[in-house]
Amino acid sequence: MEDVLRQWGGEYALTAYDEPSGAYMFIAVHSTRLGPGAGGTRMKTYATPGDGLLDACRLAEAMTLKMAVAGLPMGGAKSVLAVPGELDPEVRRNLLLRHGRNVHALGGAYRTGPDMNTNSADMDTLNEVTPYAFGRSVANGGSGSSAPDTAVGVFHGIVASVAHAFGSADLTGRRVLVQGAGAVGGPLAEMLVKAGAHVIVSDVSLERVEALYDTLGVEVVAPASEFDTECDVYAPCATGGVLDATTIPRLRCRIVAGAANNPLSQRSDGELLRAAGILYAPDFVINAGGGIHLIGYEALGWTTEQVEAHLIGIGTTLTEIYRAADAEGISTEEAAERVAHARLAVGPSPS
Ligand code: PPY
Repeated sequence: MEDVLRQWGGEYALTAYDEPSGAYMFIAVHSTRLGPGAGGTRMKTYATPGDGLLDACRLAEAMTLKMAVAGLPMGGAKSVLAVPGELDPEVRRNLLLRHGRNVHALGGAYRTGPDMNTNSADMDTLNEVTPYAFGRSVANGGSGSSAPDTAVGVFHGIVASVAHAFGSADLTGRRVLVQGAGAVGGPLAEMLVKAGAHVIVSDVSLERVEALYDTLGVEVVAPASEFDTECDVYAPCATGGVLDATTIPRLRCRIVAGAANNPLSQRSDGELLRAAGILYAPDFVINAGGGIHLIGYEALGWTTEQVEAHLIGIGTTLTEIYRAADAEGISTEEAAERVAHARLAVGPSPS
């Protein structure tokens, strides 16, 4: 944990241990330069508590870049509740309430929302003890799940990536492998099928792929062969860290563009993708749709039209980043980070 904090460069991390659940609790606030730190609450089991802290810190840093590139008036943060396994509902609820009180203690410097294994009902629970939770249920005055709009943003990003790589935005017959058929991967697969793409799905859960096979008629591949499957677009939509020096040489795609946070094991993997001739849509650009939904509706009072315009803007931003990367001979990851750092250098906009 010392190493994680020393190498991180974020503002602070709140840490706690919850005796009844056995969970380690982390709130990593990476940057409040552009506004309050924003980022979801992830509930997951890790090999060690240090791995949970590392995930929180890295995800918080990605949120800083995400908010900056999307032009949202927020900083970057993330919470991790590192649970030992499946929790009894009452124990889980009490863990969330304790987390909510910790969020509240930060006085609005951190705003949370749903993330992996947390949902709108969980945000309603947090809201019992703090107003600083985005993504509450619609019945409770929130904007509901942000996952469908995350998928819409990724869809626009895939279209822009296909247009850049192949010279045409038409998805008809394009082979797109959606890795992870969850709350984002599912609706994304549906949009791609509707646009005429040949969709291939893989997931560790047989139940989830079967549902998509039955409703959409997608092709299914085993998780073990997802890297070796020939496709135009590989769309990682589950956990991070899937792309590294071992898996990148196996890829048989032209584009990597998906919803997962931190799909690269390390930043230099962006360079490996570039060297392999693969166009990479940086995660913190293409997966900003959830943040656009939550912050747009709940903090900025946007209409549906305004949210949709910003989701379309993800495609426009990616096209600009691809052109800058080509012009300067750098990776798309590097080009996107430059956009973020330029915004961070300027600071918050006056409005
Ligand atoms: C993400 O995009 O990974 C998020 O965590 C979404 C989010 C954005 C703003 C507040 C809470 C969650």
